[in-house]
Amino acid sequence: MTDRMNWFPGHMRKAMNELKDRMKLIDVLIEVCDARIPLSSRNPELRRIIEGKTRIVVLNKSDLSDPEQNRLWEAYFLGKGTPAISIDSVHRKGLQQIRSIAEDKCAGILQKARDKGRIGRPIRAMVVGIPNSGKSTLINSLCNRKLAVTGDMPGVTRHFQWARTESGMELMDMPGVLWPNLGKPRDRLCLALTGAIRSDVTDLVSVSSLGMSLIHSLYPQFIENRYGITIPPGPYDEREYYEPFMSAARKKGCILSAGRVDEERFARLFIDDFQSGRIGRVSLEHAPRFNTKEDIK
Ligand SMILES: Nc1nc2c(ncn2[C@@H]2O[C@H](COP(=O)(O)OP(=O)(O)O)[C@@H](O)[C@H]2O)c(=O)[nH]1
Ligand SMILES: [Mg+2]
Repeated sequence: MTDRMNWFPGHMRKAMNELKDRMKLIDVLIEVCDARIPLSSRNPELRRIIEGKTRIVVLNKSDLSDPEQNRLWEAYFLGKGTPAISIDSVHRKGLQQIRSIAEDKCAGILQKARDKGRIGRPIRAMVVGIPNSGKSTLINSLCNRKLAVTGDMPGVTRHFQWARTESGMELMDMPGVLWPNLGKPRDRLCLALTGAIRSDVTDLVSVSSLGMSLIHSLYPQFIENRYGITIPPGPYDEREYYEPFMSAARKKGCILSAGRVDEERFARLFIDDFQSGRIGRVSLEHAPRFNTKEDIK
């Protein structure tokens, strides 16, 4: 048995097999990722099972991410042959484009159906993505209704039905849940900051102080502006960034009775500030810039 098989747990394999079976029933896969972390919010195993299936990447929560990065990421995915659209599922922005790209990409399938006399055959799609990427919100917005609560755990099986979107597509009424790319520590940090994976209490302080450091390195003014502190020029490593974290906590009044900083309270506050967009529109992963076509692989 290879190392890879050892870490690939049974329930994930089961979920993948299930997804593979259902893939046969659909024309297009709508892969929801978090626009703030387009790489680590995607599933590394997905490519193996989609086998030439048309895929649309949606960069959801693009209202929270850097608008310039949204454009660069769209170009990045397009350069790799996958259409990508920045959307905001809560405010229903960009949703019509999903339909028009799906129509464009499925033109051949629809023509074949017409040739066989099946006029008006709807496009069938399935929404997949890691937890908290916004699948349920997207499906609800596309269908203009509240769906029954679906299992968010990989491997949850239940009968599905087709749900009609307002524009006449058919969605598999069960979002496929993928698990995130937990590759490097930085990926895990991004996933914890955006809420895709839960951080336990002991982790909170390091997630938020490292998160502050990362945001500060990408958007130098954002942390200073939000917390009214001055941060001397870096670079910072994990330990050194603790000071700005403590200053911001003090500024926010996160103090215990003995005058000690309430690190945990501030950590929660910071993560909430970030997740609600109060720090600013932040893309934690920036798109690689291509110079020539040869760079795009
Ligand atoms: N700001 C913003 N929040 C979103 C968007 N889409 C989903 N959310 C929020 O993200 C959280 C997770 O969404 P949900 O649909 O339950 O994700 P799921 O686990 O993939 O089904 C919820 O609090 C949603 O309100 C979006 O486009 N913008
Ligand atoms: Mg859901």
